[in-house]
Amino acid sequence: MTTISSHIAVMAFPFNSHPSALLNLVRRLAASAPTVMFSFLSTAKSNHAIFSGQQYDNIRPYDVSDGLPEGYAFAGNVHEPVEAFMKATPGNFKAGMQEAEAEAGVKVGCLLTDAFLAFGCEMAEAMGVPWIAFWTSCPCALSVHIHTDPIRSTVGDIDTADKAEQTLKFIPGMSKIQICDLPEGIVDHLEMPIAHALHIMGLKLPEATAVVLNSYEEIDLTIITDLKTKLKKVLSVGPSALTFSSPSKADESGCLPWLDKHKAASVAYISFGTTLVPPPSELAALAEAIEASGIPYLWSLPDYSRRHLPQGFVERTSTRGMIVSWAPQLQVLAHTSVGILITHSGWNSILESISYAVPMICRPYFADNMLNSRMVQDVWEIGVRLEDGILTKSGTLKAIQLLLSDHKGKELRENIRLLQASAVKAVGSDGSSAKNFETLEEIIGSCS
Ligand code: U2F
Repeated sequence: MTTISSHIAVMAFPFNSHPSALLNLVRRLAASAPTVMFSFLSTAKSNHAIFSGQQYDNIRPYDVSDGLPEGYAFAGNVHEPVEAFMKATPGNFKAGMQEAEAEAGVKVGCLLTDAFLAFGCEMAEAMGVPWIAFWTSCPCALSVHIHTDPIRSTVGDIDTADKAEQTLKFIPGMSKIQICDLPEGIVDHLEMPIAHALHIMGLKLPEATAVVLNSYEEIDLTIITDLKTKLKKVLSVGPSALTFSSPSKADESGCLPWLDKHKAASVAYISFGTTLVPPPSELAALAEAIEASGIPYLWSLPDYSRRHLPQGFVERTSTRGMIVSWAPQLQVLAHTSVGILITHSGWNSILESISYAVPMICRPYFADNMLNSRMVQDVWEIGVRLEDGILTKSGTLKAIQLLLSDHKGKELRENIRLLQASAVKAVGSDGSSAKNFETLEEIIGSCS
């Protein structure tokens, strides 16, 4: 890169799929704006994982402190690293930004942060530059955070035995969402460290120059229309799976040739995202259901969890099953053999499944998972939640049979094909996502 026309500081929330989703957006922007330098600030661990040897002319990774004490050993408390990291902000990012400015020789003219990093608002204001926030989850989860205060006061006033099943009908587009679907930290678990940060985020996002989403408008028109009245600019620019090919890790385990051997839409692909592993009893129940169903399966499961599978399961199903520690998920879902996704309902997985028209069985665990799976089952009708709420042998078997069935299964498959078609249209020329991306390019282009 010869001349740098402007310099954008990108700040990642270094957990789960957040940094890779942000890097996907930045790669797309960097390709369309070759003279703009993007300094990508995240922790060393996260940068190592997502850049993994990839080099870009105008994206430079910078490591910032994770806030953990020297020699810290993870002992199972997932909140600890998040809390330590949040405490280290914004100082760690300020230091990283100074380093990036010194190296580029150009001052930062815009902040592009994960929306979770709401300090971006004040930081950008102090620097006199725009703040662009990237929301990695679905529009309905964004809506919940924007409406946290009205939700808290309305829900606080409800005094009935069936409170958990009451819906959020007082928020546009959310009439099917129940109180029990809300992420922790909205009306309960307020003590969680991230709860306070997300409340602040909901209050700060209206000040952002733009809020960018990996979604597309037509999937949630009412919610997006409402968000547009509360935020300065809402730019849905996805689904990323259809807009820009990400450098997927190689198919080291041979998932794709294995899928080639199976009939169309016959395989269940099982994945619970980047960090979550279901409890041992649920892993065992899921394996039992898969075995009883007779369905071919491809399972992305960390090595250390395999000991929880029932004895002999792997051997008994070896002719129709494959277990890998990581699958090239985009290519897997795009493969014609895959007919079902069994998921924790992380937003990226859901949107990828929509992008390739694979109906879902949802076992939500935490955060936005319950909201996402409610949308899948009751709004878009492109999958089901497990009837027992958790993975049991009978409930999972029933869900698999339903998805494969000629009646309900066919209906779900038809619905998801329609959604897929609207997603393809959104990213096509003149589509809503394509136009929103152009607006984002203009904002980026005007930063100097
Ligand atoms: C958090 O979700 P996760 O990162 O755990 O899960 P997803 O949003 O579904 O994203 C998983 C990504 O990892 C990829 C897959 C998705 O892009 O294609 N992947 C893969 O390539 N191979 C594998 O074997 C397994 C996964 C959080 F937990 C959720 O609640 C949020 O909705 C989400 C987004 O904010 O982040």
